Amino acid sequence: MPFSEPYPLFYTQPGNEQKGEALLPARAGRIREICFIREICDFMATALQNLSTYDSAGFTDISEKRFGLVVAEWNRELTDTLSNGAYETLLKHGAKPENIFRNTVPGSFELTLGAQLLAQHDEMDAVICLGVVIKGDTKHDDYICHAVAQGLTTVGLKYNKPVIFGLVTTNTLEQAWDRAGGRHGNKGVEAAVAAIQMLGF
Ligand code: DLZ
Repeated sequence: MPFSEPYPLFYTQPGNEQKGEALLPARAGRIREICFIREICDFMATALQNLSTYDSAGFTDISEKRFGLVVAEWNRELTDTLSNGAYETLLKHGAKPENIFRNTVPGSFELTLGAQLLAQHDEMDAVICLGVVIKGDTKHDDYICHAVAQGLTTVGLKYNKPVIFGLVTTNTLEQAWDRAGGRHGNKGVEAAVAAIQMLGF
């Protein structure tokens, strides 16, 4: 039930609709309270769950760390925003510009190979992969997202270093912008934060 609509004062017991049996007002009030709490929890789980607001108090020193950014060119305007968010976040927390290596790949599917080509270098400390996959008429998004999730996990485990999954996967373009500097933060910032946190693990 939408948040703005008032809940009915009386609820009929399931199965007793024909008898017209209504719950006592006190019970209806309690149910309304529970529904309200659920609405709040749902809202918090979606709208407020992002790392774009984070506590950097315990961050490890990254002034000598080297970061690889792998950025998909598909949905370029969006991925540029993610990339800038990640880059600025790394600088903000002490990384040197000359230690951040930005590379592009054609689409998100290629993030895995791009990550591997960077991660294989001993001097690379963490790799941050950024892409945007928007659902279309076919199941391409499923295939890409699963392949990337699996691929990046494998690369991280193979080279024993953080390989960050900064893939925005949405149903619509609007939802993607919400996560690329919009009301749900910037997932590029969050990806950089995740890399820093893992370097301090
Ligand atoms: C082909 C394709 C499609 C349909 N959609 C996206 C997308 O939403 N986001 C993205 O990053 N890449 C997409 N691609 C391109 C694939 O990731 C890949 O580059 C091509 O299939 C070539 O391997």
